[in-house]
Amino acid sequence: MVLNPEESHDMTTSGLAWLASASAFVLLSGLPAASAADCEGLGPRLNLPGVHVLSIEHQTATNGLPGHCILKAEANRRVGIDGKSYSIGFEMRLPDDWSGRFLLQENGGSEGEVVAAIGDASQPNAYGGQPALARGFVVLSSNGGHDGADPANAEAGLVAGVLFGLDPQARLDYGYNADAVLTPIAKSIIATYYGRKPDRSYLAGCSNGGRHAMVSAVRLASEFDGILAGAPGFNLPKAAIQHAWDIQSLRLADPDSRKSFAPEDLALVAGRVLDACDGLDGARDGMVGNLRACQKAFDIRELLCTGEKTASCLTSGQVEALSRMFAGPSDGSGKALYSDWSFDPGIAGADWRFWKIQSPIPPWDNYPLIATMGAGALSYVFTTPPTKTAGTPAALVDYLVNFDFDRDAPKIWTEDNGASAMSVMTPPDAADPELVELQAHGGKLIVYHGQADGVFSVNDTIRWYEKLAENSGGDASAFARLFTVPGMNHCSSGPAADQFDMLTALTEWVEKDKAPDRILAQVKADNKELPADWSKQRTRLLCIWPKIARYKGGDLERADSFACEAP
Ligand SMILES: [Ca+2]
Repeated sequence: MVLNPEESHDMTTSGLAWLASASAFVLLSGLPAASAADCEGLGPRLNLPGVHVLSIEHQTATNGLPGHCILKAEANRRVGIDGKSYSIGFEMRLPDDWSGRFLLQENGGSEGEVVAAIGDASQPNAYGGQPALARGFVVLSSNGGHDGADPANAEAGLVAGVLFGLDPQARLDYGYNADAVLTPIAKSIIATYYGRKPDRSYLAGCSNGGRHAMVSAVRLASEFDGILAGAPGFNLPKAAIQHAWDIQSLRLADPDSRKSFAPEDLALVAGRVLDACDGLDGARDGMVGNLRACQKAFDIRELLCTGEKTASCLTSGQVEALSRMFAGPSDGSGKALYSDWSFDPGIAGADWRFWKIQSPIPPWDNYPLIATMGAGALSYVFTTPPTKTAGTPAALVDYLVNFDFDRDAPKIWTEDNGASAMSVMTPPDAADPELVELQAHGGKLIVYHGQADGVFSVNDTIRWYEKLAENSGGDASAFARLFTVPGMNHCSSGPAADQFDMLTALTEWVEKDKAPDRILAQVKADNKELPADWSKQRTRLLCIWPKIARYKGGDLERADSFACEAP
């Protein structure tokens, strides 16, 4: 059943609102506290079939984190079809003073290691400086079902972290099954430790973690009350096809894609985007609030050199490269394989360059991260059958350069025993979302995405949200809200107000029925990419798509000089 917006609004503001606030009051108070002795005595009390506990130890309060119990364990130990040992490794951190909340922390990239369960792993900018553990959440973090740092794989070089793609169960675990296995285990451990199950359960992550959030909003909707999806790679295999498309496009500008654009060339593009678009939101402040209008106002072809290449124009190869990249990949018949992209001044951000063109950080050896990390995942994890590639940067670039969009791209849809990378890695209804179970459960979903994300297209997320709204009687904001972040690159950084407290916004929505109409964002004072004429304390409003932050007059550096309005 899909609620129409009128009904859901009424339910939200009357019956459900009362229920939510009443139950929040009753359940989130009078919580049991735990001690170091409770922690050390936990092991014998646990009864978890299929789970091997590795260690349980108490950590006293330190570094802004409260005293807590750390449990490390593995679930589903097994041997894969590749002969390697696998398990869903995880750690849980259980604070002495518990708030009654549980957070499943979703991690980034290809996973493969148990990142500390602090509660801000892939999105520290989205927690207002206070990670979930410091707020009294129990937090769980996992390796996604495989170990990416297997020393036996050292000869594989840059593909060591994606060799798990050779094992179908490991793909499934990474896709969604590790979350499905661990969620009831976590709730059971919480019940044993504190004497009751969590009152509210949350799930949050950015990038691949945002993908997990979007997948879980469908597959595990009844397990979670609030879900936070940052820069969601919810069409991850499709987005990896973009990597091949980008490399091949950049080679139109220079046969060595790393030399396709100098930083100054991308700054030139950013400057022209600002010339065309900055004022469309009422403020010439170096930020493009009206993203959609901007795509009509800006034309990359206007930067084409009429003669020799100079600092104020682009070569025809550069113009063609960017035009092609921003149109997104397509096959020989013209069918779109992923998404188009939006121009935003954040294209000059170091993170955009890092992913698309050139990474200065070893072991990526000056190749773009998409060519090394992305190509490995595309070949081993997203194509069926897996495509074996050598683990050197040059071999991975070759794989992308020779990627055939008619022959190779369909392999993300190829099934093996009924499962394809797309069916395993993406939400089952990604192209036509309804979030029926999430709504029925009363769950809330907050999605945010940088307008200048170079890894996942903000347009893809906007298209998803608009389809969700269409399927929800024209407005999905009763249960799902999308906030785009001007200038922000992948998850954070760029010339942007990229610091915000999404976790508070989510808990207030879930527990107090205070739906976030706007979210306050602030620049990071030590962000070296901030233009010199911006205040280091600049604040901005993030608005629910499709609203934009429009300047109403007053101090240009302050959020309260803006209001969220229709574009
Ligand atoms: Ca502006």
